[in-house]
Amino acid sequence: MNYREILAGFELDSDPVSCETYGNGLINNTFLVTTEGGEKYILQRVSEEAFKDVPALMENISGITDFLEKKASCRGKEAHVIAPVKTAEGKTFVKTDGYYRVTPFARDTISIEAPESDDDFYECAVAFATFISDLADYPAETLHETIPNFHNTVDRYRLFHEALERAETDPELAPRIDEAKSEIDFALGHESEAGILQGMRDSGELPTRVTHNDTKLNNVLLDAKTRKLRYVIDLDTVMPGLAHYDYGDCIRFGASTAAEDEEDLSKIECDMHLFEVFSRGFISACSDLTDREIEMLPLGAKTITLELAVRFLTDYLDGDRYFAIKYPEHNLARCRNQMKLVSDMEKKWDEMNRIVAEIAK
Ligand code: ADP
Ligand code: GN1
Ligand code: MG
Repeated sequence: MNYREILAGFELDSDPVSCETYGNGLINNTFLVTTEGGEKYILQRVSEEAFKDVPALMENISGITDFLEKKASCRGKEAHVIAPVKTAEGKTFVKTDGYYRVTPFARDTISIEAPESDDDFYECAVAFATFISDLADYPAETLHETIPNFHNTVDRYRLFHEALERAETDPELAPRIDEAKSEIDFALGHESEAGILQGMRDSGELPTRVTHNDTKLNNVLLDAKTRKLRYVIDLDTVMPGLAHYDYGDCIRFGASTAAEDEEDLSKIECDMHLFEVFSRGFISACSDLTDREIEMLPLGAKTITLELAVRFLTDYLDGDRYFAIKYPEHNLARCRNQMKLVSDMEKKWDEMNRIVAEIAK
């Protein structure tokens, strides 16, 4: 990649002098750029494996960031999103060997991989719930579906079955089926319950909202000093969805007692104290959740954890095409990790429901 050539298209303060790999995202290629003038920017090559229509995705991001910036300015407040840097022609990306975009680097912020305190996690809950609330009047019909059926767990199972069939007939991938035998059995054993939430979305029992859909902790930037919310980032998957997706994804990542790829399964649990802290923040900041939505939040946590387990397993069986991996069995390790978390949630099911019901009183 010739970064100077790519960046020449964008309206930066001055010429770039360095460009280094940055961050822990699993999808896009992210780089930190420094310019002659000392400014910093984030340059990203957007994954075309994940996103089939990048111009449509960038249109979503422009729409969302414009909308939230206007709303914040009407309220005399700072917006908590970062708008893309434009090119001389007013575009938000350039296309060379791939699609590239630039955002100003958020200085004096931190992106966390695990909450260091209850306050950190509460702040992230409020951040993602407020994001949903603020987008309640966004014209959802104008949003492109950047990844069709992204959190449709039933469809995720369809893709899993397809990957399994492909692996069966591919001599290079077939050994992975033996390797993942117990995980495949676990996935199959949970297939029927994986579709409950989707059924409730389809029937309208749970309302479709505009949601973020990728609410890992490291997609929030906190102020390095105050640890208060600065930005919600990674807006690639903002689409119509259920509040449960955003709630569940952040629980599975942030309330786990271990990293998403921890291999020692004995270290992995869903921490009930963190679960309560997050649930309090989320329910208080997303104040118009219906009673039924609140009641179903624990199912959101379990379903999204199971969905991720199945997605990691699918990618493993597919030869690791989607998620960035650091070693050959990385996706299988992530899958086992998420399955352990699902099992732990099953053990704590009554407690999870009691906690949420207590907060809702
Ligand atoms: P991915 O889709 O691959 O996760 P992200 O957009 O989340 O890509 O970026 C990856 C990481 O880069 C983030 O988790 C964050 O740490 C960092 N990052 C991204 N954009 C910015 C920004 N504008 N300022 C500071 N850090 C950023
Ligand atoms: C990806 O882009 P990133 O790293 O924030 C993925 C999420 C997964 C997550 C698992 C577009 O998130 O859905 O939950 O990895 N994003 C996309 O770590 O697939
Ligand atoms: Mg990210």
